[in-house]
Amino acid sequence: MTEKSNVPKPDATSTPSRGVSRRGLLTGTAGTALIGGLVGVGGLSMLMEENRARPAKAAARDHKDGHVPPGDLDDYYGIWSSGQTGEVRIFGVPSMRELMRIPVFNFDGARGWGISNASKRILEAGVLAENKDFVKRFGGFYLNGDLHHPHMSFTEGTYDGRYIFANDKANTRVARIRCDIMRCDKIIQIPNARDIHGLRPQKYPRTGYVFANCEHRVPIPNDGRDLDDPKKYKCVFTAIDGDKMEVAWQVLVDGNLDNCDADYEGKYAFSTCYNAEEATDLAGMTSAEQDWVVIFNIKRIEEAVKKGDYKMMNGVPVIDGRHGSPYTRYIPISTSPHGCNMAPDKIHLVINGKLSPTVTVIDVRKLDDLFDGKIQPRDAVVAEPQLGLGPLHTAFDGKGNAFTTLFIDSQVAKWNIEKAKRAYKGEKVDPIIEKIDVHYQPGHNHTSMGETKEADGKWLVSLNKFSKDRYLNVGLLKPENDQLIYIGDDRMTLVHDGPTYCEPHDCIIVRRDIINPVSVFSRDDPWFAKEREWAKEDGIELEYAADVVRKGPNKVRVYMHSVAPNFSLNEFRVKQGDEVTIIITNMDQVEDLTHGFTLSNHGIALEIAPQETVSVTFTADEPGVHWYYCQFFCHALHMEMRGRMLVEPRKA
Ligand code: K7E
Ligand code: CUA
Repeated sequence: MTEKSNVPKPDATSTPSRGVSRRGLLTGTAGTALIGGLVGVGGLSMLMEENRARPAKAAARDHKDGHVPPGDLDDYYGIWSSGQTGEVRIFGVPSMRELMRIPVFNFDGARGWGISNASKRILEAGVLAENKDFVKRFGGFYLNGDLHHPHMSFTEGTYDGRYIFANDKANTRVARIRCDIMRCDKIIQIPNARDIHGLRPQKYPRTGYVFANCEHRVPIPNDGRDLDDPKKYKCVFTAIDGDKMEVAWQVLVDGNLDNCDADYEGKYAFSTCYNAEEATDLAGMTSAEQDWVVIFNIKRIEEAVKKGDYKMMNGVPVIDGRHGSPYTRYIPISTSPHGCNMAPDKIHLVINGKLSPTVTVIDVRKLDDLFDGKIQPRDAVVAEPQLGLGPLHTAFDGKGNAFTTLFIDSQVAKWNIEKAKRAYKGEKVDPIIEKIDVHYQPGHNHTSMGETKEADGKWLVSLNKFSKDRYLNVGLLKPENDQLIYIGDDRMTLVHDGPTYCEPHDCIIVRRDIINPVSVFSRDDPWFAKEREWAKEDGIELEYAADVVRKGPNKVRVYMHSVAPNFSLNEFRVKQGDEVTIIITNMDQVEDLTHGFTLSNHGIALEIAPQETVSVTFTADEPGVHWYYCQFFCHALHMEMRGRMLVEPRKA
């Protein structure tokens, strides 16, 4: 049964076509005809158009001092993690302006992330069956995350602008963000692993695999067995198929895995590996002199999967890659190494010492011989320069130089890879070129395009864990301090301090021509495939809908669309106790004309992008009048963009 609303459907011809300006829209719709006579409204919209028309001058400037004047665009997208906040943030580099946040492993009331059906489907899919009951008490999904490592998909050794992948250490998940719409579209929880930390995409031939490290060892299956027998705990390296977002295979390892990276030939992946002792306390984990970097032989592992040399565990082929396995090699490194960074020269892999003042440089061309037993593991090491205290992560300029953060020294050391190799051979040469103070205690650092073959050596960001006295005192918790350093000439120059909210671990800096997001949804986007299915089933045309469809004694679907400043239904009626699904399509077709749908006292708020269909499902428990309104400022009559949900009491 379909109840018709008293709001006339807008005439299809009055809907502006794609590419129409905001001013055209404001004066072209039925809604605005009403306000056309209001003094000031036309003026406002005209002003908006004039502001827009000012040309960006980015191309003409080099922004070497980090200053991007008002109205000018940045040269790079900075993709920032947010640690325990659980989201991904987008910065402009070099301005360091925060441009946007993408909710992923968190709840976001502005975006309706965790409220809309689409976001809930994604978040709920990111829970393994064995944990579903457990997370029910949070509403069916985890409410927190710990997002350390956001990295873009690659094609042939450089960023391809398709996806950003990121880990959640807190709940053992991996997420994917579609770069065209800048939204998270998939989350998976990884079986047989605990606490995914290091994450890197395959660089060549393409991503392909997303490699993800299990950090904390647990029994597999973790069902109560071996509680007191940590020697039997296990750790796996996971390869995820980035196209399907499914686990392809896992490799059992000794120790526990920290950070990872991949080569430029598609042959090897690498992980730093600490706790060779397999202990469960700090003293035990650092007692031995030595840990490893583990080398994974991708071709051999794929063959093992083909020929069946694995155990099926929780639906995933698990290959035994512990010491003595043909699929891995363990190269000894001084105890507790941390960062793992492949250089853009496609040859050198840098392992950061953390507890040792050194970094270890491995020549990946020697790894074939290592796997064939022609050389010993340490024979692959070609340099081991001593840089300072607490080396954590290394970035590259594409000109043979490397930049390593020194956590304890609060410095970044710039050093030359060739010189380090000569020094390793015994020549009297100092590989260190320069050290710069950073404020304070840097963790990750990153250079512009630095983890790709297109590293351009312009910018370095040092993500410092402490800001101490660098900003106004804001109380107990201080911001972190992300510092921008120009590296395009002989000297490193600090140009900007940027406070950040807890706790960006890592970032990537991507040339702006590589990322090309849309401003308006395509009407056939899979993002709202489910809603399209419902509409088809109910015989509703989403784009012009203003319908209440009763699906049963306790189930109602409410369809509406929006054109600024109107919802197509300014009231709808349901019965107390109904399960109500509201499906709204934003029919505005100009960029930046986002509407919202907030239903008061129901905990419901949705973002509705231009041409998007959004839905939300809830139970109408409370009889009475409940206003809904648009919470994104969309029009001079935005405050009037609202309507009423009338909930009839159900008679006992
Ligand atoms: Cu990449 Cu902080 Cu998780 Cu190093 S980690 S700092
Ligand atoms: Cu639509 Cu405000």
